[in-house]
Amino acid sequence: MGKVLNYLIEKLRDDGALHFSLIDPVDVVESSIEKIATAIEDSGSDAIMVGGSTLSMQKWLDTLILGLKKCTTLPVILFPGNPAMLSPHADAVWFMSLLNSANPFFISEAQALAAPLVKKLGIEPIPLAYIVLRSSSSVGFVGHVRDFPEHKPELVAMYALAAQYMGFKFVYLEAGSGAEKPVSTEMIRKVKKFLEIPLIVGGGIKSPKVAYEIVKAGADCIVTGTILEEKLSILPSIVKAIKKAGREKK
Ligand code: 1GP
Repeated sequence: MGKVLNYLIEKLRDDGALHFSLIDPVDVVESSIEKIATAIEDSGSDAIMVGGSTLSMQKWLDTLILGLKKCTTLPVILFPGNPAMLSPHADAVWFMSLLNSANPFFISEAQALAAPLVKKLGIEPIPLAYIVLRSSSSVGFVGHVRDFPEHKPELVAMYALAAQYMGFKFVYLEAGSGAEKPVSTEMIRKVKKFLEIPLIVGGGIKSPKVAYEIVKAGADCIVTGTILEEKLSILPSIVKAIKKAGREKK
């Protein structure tokens, strides 16, 4: 097992739930890297994800990751929206397939294009099944997402279970960055009922109360991105709520 995957699995066993801080390279400037990295580390967050749906300059991606690593010992995991979003300075990459895309590019072709470079750069790949719940989000639009029928969480659960059977290590249920409503607790409960591998949930989570309820409903890991730009001061209380719910679940 790779080093970062091992860290995530062990930390999840110890804490009952994890928090990941997502940084979109297009939303940060060099002068803010230290402040953001220090705030993330101080909050008790468990890892930093770097990525997004749009392209950024390769050089900037490297600068950002090196800057983060100067200020924190947390693992930096790439969250690539396209095969160009790779950096040798990252500790790992979510090697992700957008399972409910209508376009094979996002399911297996982008992955094939990126695989040789991942190997060459020596970045640890962590297999991740990505399920995007709203086609109206940026990632939904870019990734040619097929919406699930409303009020049919069992269909989402089917995809999640298939991901487990296909050997993915994590399933990520995505409501979309900045979503008005996060993934519903009903949906999380339904999916988690079938799933044995860890479930990541993200999109629109902005308060400790919502984060707590999502973990209690069955999420193992929570991703927050927008609050890093809009309300960094709330991050410690969100992480605290996740850890509290995690302890109660154990
Ligand atoms: C997006 O789920 C993540 O991929 C984070 O969403 O920016 O709404 O926290 P937010």
